[in-house]
Amino acid sequence: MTMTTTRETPLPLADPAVFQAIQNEQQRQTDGLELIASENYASAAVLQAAGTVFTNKYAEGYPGRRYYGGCEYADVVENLARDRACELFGADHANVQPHAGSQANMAAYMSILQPGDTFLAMDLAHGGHLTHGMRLNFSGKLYNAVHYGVRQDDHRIDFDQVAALAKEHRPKLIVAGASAYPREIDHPQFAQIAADVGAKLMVDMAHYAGLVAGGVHNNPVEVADFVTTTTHKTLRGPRSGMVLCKQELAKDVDKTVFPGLQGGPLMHIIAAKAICFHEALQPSFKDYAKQIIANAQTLAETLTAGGLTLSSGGTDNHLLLCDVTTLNGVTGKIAEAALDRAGLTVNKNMIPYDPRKPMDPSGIRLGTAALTTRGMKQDEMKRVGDWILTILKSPEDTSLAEKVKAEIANFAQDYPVPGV
Ligand code: DSN
Repeated sequence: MTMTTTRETPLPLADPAVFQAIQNEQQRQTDGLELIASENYASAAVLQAAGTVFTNKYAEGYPGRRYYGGCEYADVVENLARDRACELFGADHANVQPHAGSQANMAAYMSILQPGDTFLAMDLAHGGHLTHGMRLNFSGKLYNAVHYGVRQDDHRIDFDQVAALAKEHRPKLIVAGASAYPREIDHPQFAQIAADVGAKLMVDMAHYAGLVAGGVHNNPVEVADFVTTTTHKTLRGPRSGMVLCKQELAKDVDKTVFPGLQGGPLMHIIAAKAICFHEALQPSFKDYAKQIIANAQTLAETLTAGGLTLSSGGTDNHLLLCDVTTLNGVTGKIAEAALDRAGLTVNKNMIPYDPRKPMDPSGIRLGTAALTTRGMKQDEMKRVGDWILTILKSPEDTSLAEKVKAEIANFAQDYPVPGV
């Protein structure tokens, strides 16, 4: 029998298949331990804003200069988001319309680069991002991307190499920032190298924006021409992006985002970003940022004591890059699957100078932003580290995985997921 639905029918009845998948995902997020370094749990208020009638609204243009009628409330939320973003990071200008981090990076590139121009960024295999010039990405196809990396002995950014490549290639733009680099990045040093060769500096702080907002990492806005970010990682907002820039670049950035790259901004997500920035401006966010790092450092100590090797020997931020091949025959792919079976969600990851291939690399990447949001502290990190070690020492033992999964589901009940 086909059920008749109306525009008012609630989701469980309107589309049981999608509803069930959402329920299952909610259960997965609640019962498991989320250790993917780029993920977090948005607040109930952020989730609520993202599910409002602003999704119905077209608002091409910018506040006060729209191409559609009825934008008065869209202007309110976009102005709130822009003003709060500038206050949070001390920026001259914020464009909060990029749909994601990739679009934010594209907007910064297209504001000053022409096709074929050279830029210098971190190698994907050493912790950089796809949009930092990977050959199959728009950034690698449109531009001449030159890459720096980390030193082989200590896995720290090789600033001698950055400076030498900058002198040799004279890039128009230098990009700092990474997706899998466990150390605080020295933005002023990048700024000095950029100044020495007359390049602009862009910092992609997508991973550690929350640590900058919380005052526990140095603020790239103070030294960079452009700073791009996502808003859903350590910053804990909706899945989206943003560009911050100096005043003299504001017009170019705005023009590049709209009409250059995008049409209508996602006003429901911009409303959610405004809430995210408001939350990050609260004093409690500083405690959150500090705790993320304390948790990552405790997890690092626990895993190192258990026999894992960490890239760079530890962490200054929210993430750890672990070489799992130091445990008999385990690879990143095996580790990811084994941990997943036990309710520990991580991603396989290349480690610098990895002799293995990206689909089955030597490492896994772990992050503590999400578990910290659930209220976990150092004691809980020790337990999490012990579970990880238990599984990695017997990755094929499915009954052990089931036992650990049940223990974790029981443990996780004490740490609520916002909005659930
Ligand atoms: N894909 C994201 C990550 O996991 O780091 C970066 O955008």
